[in-house]
Amino acid sequence: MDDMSRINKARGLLFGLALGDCLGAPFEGRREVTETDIVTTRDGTGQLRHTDDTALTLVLARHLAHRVGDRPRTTESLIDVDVLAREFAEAWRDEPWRGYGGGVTKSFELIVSGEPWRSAIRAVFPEGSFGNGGAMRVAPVALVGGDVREVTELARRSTEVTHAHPDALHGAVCQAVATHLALALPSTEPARPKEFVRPVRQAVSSTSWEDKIDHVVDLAERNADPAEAAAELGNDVSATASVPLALLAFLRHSGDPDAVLRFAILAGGDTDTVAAMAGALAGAHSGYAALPTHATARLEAAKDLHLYAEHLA
Ligand code: F2R
Ligand code: MG
Ligand code: MG
Repeated sequence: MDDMSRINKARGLLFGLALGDCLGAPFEGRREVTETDIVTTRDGTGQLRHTDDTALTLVLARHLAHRVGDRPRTTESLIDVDVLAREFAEAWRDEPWRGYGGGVTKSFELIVSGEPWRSAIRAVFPEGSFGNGGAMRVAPVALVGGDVREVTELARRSTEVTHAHPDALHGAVCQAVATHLALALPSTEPARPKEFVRPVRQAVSSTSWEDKIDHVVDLAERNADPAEAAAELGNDVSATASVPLALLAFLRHSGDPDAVLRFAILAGGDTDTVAAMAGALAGAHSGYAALPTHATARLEAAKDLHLYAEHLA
């Protein structure tokens, strides 16, 4: 891949994620969303405000950007878990109104007050959170990891500082590896569902997640619509009921980021997060130039997104 395509794809990944978050945010928690709702938001004139999904993605992107040149290069040097836990918590402390989950809010409160993250993240849910908070912000690791093994390890390290439940970790691995594959797939080639998911299936190391991924392929091959997809895969804040839906949105419309985002939001439920994850996949595949420019120009975080995309590319 030449430098221009790499930068275009890196920008596509980060801008696609932020765009999905911003376009989905007004409808988060709604059972039904219409095409008109989405198009009105997309084609408006005001600034597009992001939520916790983009805020924490920017924190992870900055963390990686500061370490990516270090030698020797290891997953431990790329992600310093103690520092990253504090950086996430400080982002919440500075802007607690970005729409954070209840469990993670308590963890961040404790971390900011000095409690070690390993105990803080079990304060509300002793078994760990199974929310999609690790998966929603994981995409930047796909720009840095050299192969599926490294991307998997980075996904786990970036997630474990807030989410200890195995499903949250599997969800983050699924999203990160799929994003890595979308970056590698030429923008001129569509994603063929069965072939595309094969390395994702191997990376998740969980039979229930393998079954979920097979279900996604089945729905993609049946050309399922958003309502059918949400009914069969779920569309809530848990990793198991949101990461597969985002993957399906991408597989149904790869090559057309705007259609991917509309599918994700039309499915209702956790619309900002499903669209953020689907947007990262679509942008990583199709590139920044394929995103709706009238909307990307209005993103609140556009300056930082350009900065980190160039650095991480
Ligand atoms: N939190 C929201 N949206 C709701 C309110 C937003 C509203 N617009 C506002 O402005 O106030 N969205 C964001 O949260 C999701 C990511 O969540 P994350 O980071 O995983 O947080 P948390 O708290 O760990 O988990 C979320 C919820 O999942 C349930 N849950 C998780 N683990 C559980 C367990 N072990 N047992 C029982 N329940 C568990 C809880 O209800 C948690 O609160 C994204 O949608 C992001 O956009
Ligand atoms: Mg959010
Ligand atoms: Mg959400």
